[in-house]
Amino acid sequence: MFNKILVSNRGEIACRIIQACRELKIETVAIYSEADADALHISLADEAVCVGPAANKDSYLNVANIISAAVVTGAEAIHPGYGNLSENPDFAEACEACKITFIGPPTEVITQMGDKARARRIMREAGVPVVPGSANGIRDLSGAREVADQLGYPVMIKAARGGGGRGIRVIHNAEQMVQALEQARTEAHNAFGDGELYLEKYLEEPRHIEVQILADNHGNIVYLGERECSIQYRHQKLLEESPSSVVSGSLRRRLGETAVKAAEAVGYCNAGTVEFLLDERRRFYFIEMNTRIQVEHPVTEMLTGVDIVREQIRIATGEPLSCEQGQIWFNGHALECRIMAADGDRDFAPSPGRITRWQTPVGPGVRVDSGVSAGSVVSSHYDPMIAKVICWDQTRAGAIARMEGALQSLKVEGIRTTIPYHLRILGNAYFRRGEIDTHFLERRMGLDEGG
Ligand code: MV4
Repeated sequence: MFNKILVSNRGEIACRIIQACRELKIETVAIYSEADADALHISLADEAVCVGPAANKDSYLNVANIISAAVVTGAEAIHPGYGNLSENPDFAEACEACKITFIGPPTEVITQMGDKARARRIMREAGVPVVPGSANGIRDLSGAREVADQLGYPVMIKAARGGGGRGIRVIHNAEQMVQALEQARTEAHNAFGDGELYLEKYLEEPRHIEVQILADNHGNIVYLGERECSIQYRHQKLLEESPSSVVSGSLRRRLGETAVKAAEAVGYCNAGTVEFLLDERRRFYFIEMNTRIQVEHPVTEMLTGVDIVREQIRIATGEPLSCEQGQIWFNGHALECRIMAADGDRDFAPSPGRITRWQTPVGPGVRVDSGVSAGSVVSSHYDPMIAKVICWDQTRAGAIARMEGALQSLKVEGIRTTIPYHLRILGNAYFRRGEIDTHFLERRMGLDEGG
């Protein structure tokens, strides 16, 4: 087991990882930017190192300073959390080059899954069902038109280096293809430094279902059930739940076994998430694999009782998984609401500022993973998500009622948050009946999703 881990992130996920380390009696090093000098995660860690100025690119993305902080403090491992450097193969490689364990999958796996076109090829060759689409990236207009004609419109253009919906667009006919291709390629090049694109048949009414897997260094791979992530605003997940209202026991097993097969195909190790689209006829198709712990991991933890972050650390030290598939049970229902310092009534415009009141709910089945407290200053330098409320109950209706109560008891002043917006989703009749798909927000909440 490690003596000291550097947590290479900020906010609620840094607090979450520090807590897991504390339970394992592992010392922690926090990193922070000059703007985060009073941040909550620093106070929870045993040590803290300033890695740069306020701007995220100069601090939390500063590979040299972060690795130096690990070397100087004697941290044997680095946990990257999510976002930031968590799926950056160069960072993982630099850690290994400095004999620091990167708590995540091998660098090569991060590289392969980071190229979504390549990931599709690998999965298709492994017999994992993949959304029909281009076999490789699309090089030019004629290639794109040829594939689109074979697929039939509408089709979706996606950036090979994108993921999470960035650089994504729907094309309804050949005339739109010319302009859409150029825009998508420019966008992808500017956002990811790589303009490679690929095409998929556009599924009109899918649900976005992802499966959590854990793989150790001894050939053991388990699935921990699915998470329903269809409620997204401009490809930002807002609310996630498990189980999905439309996944039966047999479908859960098939999704899980397929996710395990996907993990085997790439030689996966550590925690990962395989993302699928589920169509109206309950057929499912691979779209991408995430090689990091995800924001919504607590939903799975509350359903299965498995501590995913602790498993990540144990796997990184070479220990076997602490659970076998036959011991994993999916009990009850869990929901997560992402609390953002943003105004749900003004197109989620960020709402930075000082939090003058932060009072969290209590009671059974209520969990608040927070990166802030009263007095915290929410900066516009970083992602506006400041906390997550996760609620569990025996039934979905119970979990919804508990979440409504928890959000009503989460008292926040000084900034605007998405709490009122979440309460509107939870009160929506379609949502309460479980009738959600990727168009829920625009169709049931009158939100123009744009892109
Ligand atoms: C799709 C899709 C339909 N057809 N791909 C991929 C990344 C994720 N953030 C959104 N993704 C989707 N990929 C094909 N071929 C539908 C989604 C999707 C979605 C799309 C637009 C608006 C909201 C969405 C919510 C979940 C999934």
